[in-house]
Amino acid sequence: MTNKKTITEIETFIKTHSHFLIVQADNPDGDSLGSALALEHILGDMKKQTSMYCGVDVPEYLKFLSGWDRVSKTIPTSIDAVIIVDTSAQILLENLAAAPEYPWVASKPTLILDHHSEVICDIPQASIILCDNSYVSTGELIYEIGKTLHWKMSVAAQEKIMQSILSDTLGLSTEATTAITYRRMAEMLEAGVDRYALDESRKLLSKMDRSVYLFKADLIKRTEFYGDNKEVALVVIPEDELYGVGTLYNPAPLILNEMTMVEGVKMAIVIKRYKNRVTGALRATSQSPVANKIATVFGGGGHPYAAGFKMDATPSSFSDIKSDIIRKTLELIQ
Ligand SMILES: [Mn+2]
Repeated sequence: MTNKKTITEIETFIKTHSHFLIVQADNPDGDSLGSALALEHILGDMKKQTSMYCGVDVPEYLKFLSGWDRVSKTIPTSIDAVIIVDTSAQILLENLAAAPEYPWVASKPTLILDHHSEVICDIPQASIILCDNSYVSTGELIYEIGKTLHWKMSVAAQEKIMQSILSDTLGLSTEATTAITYRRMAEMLEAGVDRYALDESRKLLSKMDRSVYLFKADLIKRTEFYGDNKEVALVVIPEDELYGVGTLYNPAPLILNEMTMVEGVKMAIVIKRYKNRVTGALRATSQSPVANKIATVFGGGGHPYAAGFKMDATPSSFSDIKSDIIRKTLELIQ
């Protein structure tokens, strides 16, 4: 961490205030939203109150980040400090500056956390500025502050931090991504963040062909539910579909996350049925992260939340295999 004095100031700033308004600029992105949500988690774990503000609506493509709907254009009357994330430019806070409450907001102690240090901070009310472009994202900066100050950073908080890094580095592909970022990513993975699930949920929101969209509707209609409380959701995709619309978009990620969104569902399974082979893709919810255990039974493997398997299957054995998969899944998710 570059500046010890600033870190100490931040520590005091957090300790001495109780309700923080976390502000994103008028051009929210994966980093600003990820940073805001990470702070919400971290400060919440400290029993601090937080409110998230953005002067514009959260864009559609960011709505895979759970918690986005807590970002509001309303400024609560009880805040006693402000944290502005991912910008140092007043011009990007136009909507906040136009709000009738702005003079009151600006009178509160304000911390700026940013990584655009090529921009000189011109936010007049800034009381503490930590802006350092050696961090690929503001979320990464928050991660380092958290480590330095021994903040509790839950898996949920780290998931948001990881997303902030993935967003600003376009999936760790930018030049600014150094070994240090990879190391931090590795630490977050070790802490339990599921990058694969994160990526998949993001991809789900990317554009798709109309035929894929209609195919998805069809898959939803064909979803079968099993178990006393319909804990298992299952879709079978026959081979011919895989060579048709299935070539435009992998049907498993197209549908798996949707399936886990159904209330009560603990495990989502997509079975692709080929002539002499069956593949299974599994996606678990937090109530039952045993996807890998199920996949292992059928000769596959993977992660607790996402796993897969592949096995030989003749057309006549398919219904038995399917029954086995359902039975074993119901057994293991208990
Ligand atoms: Mn950023």
